Amino acid sequence: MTRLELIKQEMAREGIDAIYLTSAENHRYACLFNNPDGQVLITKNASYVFADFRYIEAAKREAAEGFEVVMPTKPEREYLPEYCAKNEVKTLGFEEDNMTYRHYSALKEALAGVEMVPAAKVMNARRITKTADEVEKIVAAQRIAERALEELLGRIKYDMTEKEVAAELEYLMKRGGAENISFETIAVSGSNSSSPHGVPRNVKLERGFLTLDFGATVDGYHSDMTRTVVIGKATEDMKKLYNTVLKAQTSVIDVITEGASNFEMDKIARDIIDSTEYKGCFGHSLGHGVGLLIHELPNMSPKSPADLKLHAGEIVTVEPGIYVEGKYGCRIEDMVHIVPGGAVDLTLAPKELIEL
Ligand SMILES: [Mn+2]
Repeated sequence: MTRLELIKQEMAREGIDAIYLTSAENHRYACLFNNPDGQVLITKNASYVFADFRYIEAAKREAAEGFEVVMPTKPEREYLPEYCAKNEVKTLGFEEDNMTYRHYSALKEALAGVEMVPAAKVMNARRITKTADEVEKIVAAQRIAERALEELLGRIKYDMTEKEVAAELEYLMKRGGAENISFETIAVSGSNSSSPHGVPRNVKLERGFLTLDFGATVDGYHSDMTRTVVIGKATEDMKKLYNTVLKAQTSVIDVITEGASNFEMDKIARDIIDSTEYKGCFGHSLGHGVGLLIHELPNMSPKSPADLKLHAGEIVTVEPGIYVEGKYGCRIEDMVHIVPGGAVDLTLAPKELIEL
């Protein structure tokens, strides 16, 4: 089945006649063409890619089979009701997580006689399970990130700033073929490493932990990884902390599999950390899904519902960390692909403590 057919199947399950996609990631997922300012309308019998003059040529070239590419000459409040009427749309799904109140109100007023139905789950249900070609792109992005890290480690000098390290890593990923970076690269050293999402500073690298959290994109698909290295020599305390994070991380990776409980996976890592002197220092979730967004479903966290399980086709991060306020912190993150009866670690970068 094509993606379009799969989306239609999900629409039928939700009982909606059509879906209107307004977020860049769902637009791209549905029609394969990337237009952050475009919209996609999928109805039972016809599907449309709406693009303005800036994108129309690329849209015609790149939109997937089954879509009619349209350059509207009227405002959305006029053309959308026409396309809905033409296709006998009575119930129109929209992305409640990706629409402003202003936009929703305007559409609701324009679409008299059409019921607008929140339908984010139609796309979420599809996107959570990755197809083979999606996995390929995520792996390609991950390989670019790993090669960049390897090269970066040979280039780090004591007099570099955190910002320089982050910029270097981003440059290496782009030079290595990345379409883009996955998110603002985190390169935080010393006392700044105690913030899980710390921002690289214009200051020279502090001795001690240097946490690097970064990723590349390929065709819109993200990779996500974290490695923590040491600038200079690691103290005994730092080694103890690092090995605790590593044990928490590998203990999950050893057992994660199709059908495992998301909550339990988080608990395995959390219990290991909380049984040590670092109790309470792992203050975020174990992991998240990765795809056209850097953070998407499913999550593995203490808040995961008890009956939620991992399914084949999902790609999740496993990223425990320990953060000692005011002192330092460390995180290790791999991406794992859940497959029938098992799981494949998509991250090949080594995890033994590296001292630079
Ligand atoms: Mn992550």
